[in-house]
Amino acid sequence: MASLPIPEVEEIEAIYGLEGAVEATSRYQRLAAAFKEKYGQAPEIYARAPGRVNLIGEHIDYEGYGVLPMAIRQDTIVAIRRGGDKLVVANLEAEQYPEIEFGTDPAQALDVAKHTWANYFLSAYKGVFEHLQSKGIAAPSPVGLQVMVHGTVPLGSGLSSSAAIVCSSSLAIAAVLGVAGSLTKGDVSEFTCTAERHVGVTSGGMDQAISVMGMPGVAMLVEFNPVRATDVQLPAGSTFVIANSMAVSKKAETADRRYNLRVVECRLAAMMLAVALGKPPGEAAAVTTLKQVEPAIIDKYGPGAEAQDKAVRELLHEGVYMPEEVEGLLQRPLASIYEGNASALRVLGVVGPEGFRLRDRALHVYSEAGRVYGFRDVCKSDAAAEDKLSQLGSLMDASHASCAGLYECSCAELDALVGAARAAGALGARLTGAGWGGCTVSLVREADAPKFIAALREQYYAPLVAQGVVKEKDLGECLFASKPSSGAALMKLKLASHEQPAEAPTQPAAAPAEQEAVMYEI
Ligand code: NG1
Repeated sequence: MASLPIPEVEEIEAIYGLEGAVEATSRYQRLAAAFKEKYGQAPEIYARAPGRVNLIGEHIDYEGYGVLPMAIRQDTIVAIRRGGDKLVVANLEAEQYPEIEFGTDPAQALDVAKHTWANYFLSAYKGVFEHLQSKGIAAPSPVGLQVMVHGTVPLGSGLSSSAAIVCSSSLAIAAVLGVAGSLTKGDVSEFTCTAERHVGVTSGGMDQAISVMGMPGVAMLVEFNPVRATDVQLPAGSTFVIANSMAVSKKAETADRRYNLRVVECRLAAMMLAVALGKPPGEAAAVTTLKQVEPAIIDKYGPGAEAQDKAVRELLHEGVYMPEEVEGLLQRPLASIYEGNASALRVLGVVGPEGFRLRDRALHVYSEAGRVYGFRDVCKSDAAAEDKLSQLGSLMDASHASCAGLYECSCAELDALVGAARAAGALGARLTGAGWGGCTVSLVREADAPKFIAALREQYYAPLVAQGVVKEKDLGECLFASKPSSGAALMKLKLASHEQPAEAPTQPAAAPAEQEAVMYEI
């Protein structure tokens, strides 16, 4: 899967299915019309990349462990052409996402203190050039780009709207620069993960990998170093219902006290485990993930979840570690360990008396990593469908309990929604994505989905509608059953007035003045 090229799709149905084709066509047409009106010409090409729902495996991708997400139908489309001498990034929903301009220098710094939606485009732009450079591929000279974006993945909802815009932008930029043909899905999954970190969140690689490598009809076990994806057939008769708690989690803005803090805590836990297992301080300080310490735990305590749990409880103390304690054991200041890592240094700069809860974070990561393989094994087993459903449901419930209790990435709204989902008949329910707001995912028998959705509407959403938090007419976007959908693609859609599909540039692009642009339109 990772070695496959990026798909180039000519028929809208190939991505959106027959049932979604009409709506998708009208969306591309609106984007094309707005693009033409703004820039005077049609886009050269479109790229799209989906959001995702993570079924199990939360906050463990950055610790090197596999996760189990699926791509969803909601996506981001980017229309693009070469022109002008700037990067002009506009959005079809201009009021909510105002147009922003950047220079074309790929080395320009991204202002993380001033978070804007278009920073994700800029991170993709930088990522394409960084990738070419790292592979020793001659990069085309930077040229001005005219861009128009439209996204349907709800923001701050744990469905990875950020990966959808970074991946679609990266493909659009690579295509218009004539370098998309050299990219595999694995390349794009990896460089978009690194690129997205430019916005200031030290994320793992799950979202970009599934956005690029997602397949219709199957969930994916995504593993890392190197990134790879294996399909996981979900049990017949099951469906996953996504529900938005309506608590918005602003991941980039809150990174120092939430997401990036957890990333720092996991590394500190790994270093403290290494010290407790007898590694000299210098060696322990070089450890970066909990996965790296696992072999030493197995050597001393044996394999398996119980042994791991016992090891962590014995080797790490309860409660809070303060920076001084960690620095004493490592015999060096944390600032020196994190030298050059701006996001970790920002975390260390704001840490208060709440310190670091290392034992709890490690217990979550190791147990959650085990649940991912448990989930995959149940899907692969010969058990009866009903048994599979109940085992998967229990794993999802255990995952939520661990996220809420040990990793503290849930919130009152998510806990209430998970409770309402279980009361409405879910076989299992959990928060999905980074948490602190956003969505839950519930495992439901397919036949029960309409009844389940109706019950959740009544129990969770009716009061929110009454309070004016959400409009009745928008509930379909907050609460829906989801099937695994297609991954990212370049959309070579047919011209309305021509029979021929248009062609994307395959050679490094010349400056627009020297080369006539190829236009794509539907
Ligand atoms: P969200 O915030 O749900 O898109 C984030 C990270 C993932 C992963 C999950 C938690 C980004 C782009 N993604 O996902 O890598 O760590 O949290 O499992 O930050």
